[in-house]
Amino acid sequence: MEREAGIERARAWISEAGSVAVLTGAGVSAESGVPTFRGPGGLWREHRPEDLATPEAFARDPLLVWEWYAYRRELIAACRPNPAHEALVRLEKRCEDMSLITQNVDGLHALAGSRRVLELHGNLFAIRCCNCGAERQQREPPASLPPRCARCGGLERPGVVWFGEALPGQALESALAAVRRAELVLVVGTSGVVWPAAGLLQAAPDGCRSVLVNLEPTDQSEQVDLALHGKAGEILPGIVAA
Ligand code: BJW
Ligand code: ZN
Repeated sequence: MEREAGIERARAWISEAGSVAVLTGAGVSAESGVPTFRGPGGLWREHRPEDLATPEAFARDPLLVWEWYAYRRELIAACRPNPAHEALVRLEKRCEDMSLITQNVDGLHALAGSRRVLELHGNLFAIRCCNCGAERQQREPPASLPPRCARCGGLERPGVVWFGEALPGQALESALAAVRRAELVLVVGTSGVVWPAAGLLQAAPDGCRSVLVNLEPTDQSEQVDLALHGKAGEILPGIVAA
């Protein structure tokens, strides 16, 4: 289908749906200058995830892991929401029941003005004590690396979800419930390879329509009713237009 016709169809489906679940990944923030993980220029092209984004890596070398996160925190703190994030803010205002489920840790959905965001992989600006569990939000760089807990002196870690770790239970449950009651699921800018987020699409009920927006086809392109290929910042404003 021609892109304009696809956008038109997705727009009609969205306006007919009472309940919409949106699943986003790194591609939604790419046009804000946030590097994606996989694909050209992706973070994993230069770093092996098992070296940096696992509890084992952190136990082995907390300073190395923190240096990588400090670099990304600084880069992302300077990034601003783009038209894709803004379109999803408009959709939330208009839609009776919309859930925004994100794998992103950059906080750009909230910065754009989305009110209810389910962050499945945590947040880059959260810092949590490995010893007492105290968590704080801090956008400024830590005074020294690795940072230490003001309460108990324990080693602190980035408040994100690493490979092999459980996702925040409440966010995952709410995400699953949102997809199960959705009349339309919109999947934007994710390679769809990381579980359990990748499995959420399969929880959509019979009769639920599904639309995928991505620069290129992914494994999930086969699972949806309509796949739109192009930049999220160009396509989303079109499909949520009134
Ligand atoms: C555009 C665009 C534009 C570009 N417009 N599009 C084998 C099978 C199944 C599962 C497993 C398995 N082996 C291991 C697992 C489990 C593992 C997993 O899924 N591994 C697979 C990779 C194989 N999962 C886990 O470990 C999860 N936990 C878990 O399973 O726990 C079990 C458990 C239960 C109970 C107790 C204990 C344990 C945790 C996963 C955590 C993922 N964490 C990361 C890092 C977060 C912190 C950080 O940022 O450093 O999350 S990994 C990374 O990938 C990050 C992302 O959120 C996640 C997903 O990536 P995403 O968003 O899809 O980005 P990309 O780069 O992959 O794709 C971008 C897409 O955008 C591309 O398609 C582009 O084309 C597109 N794009 N520009 C539109 N302008
Ligand atoms: Zn502590």
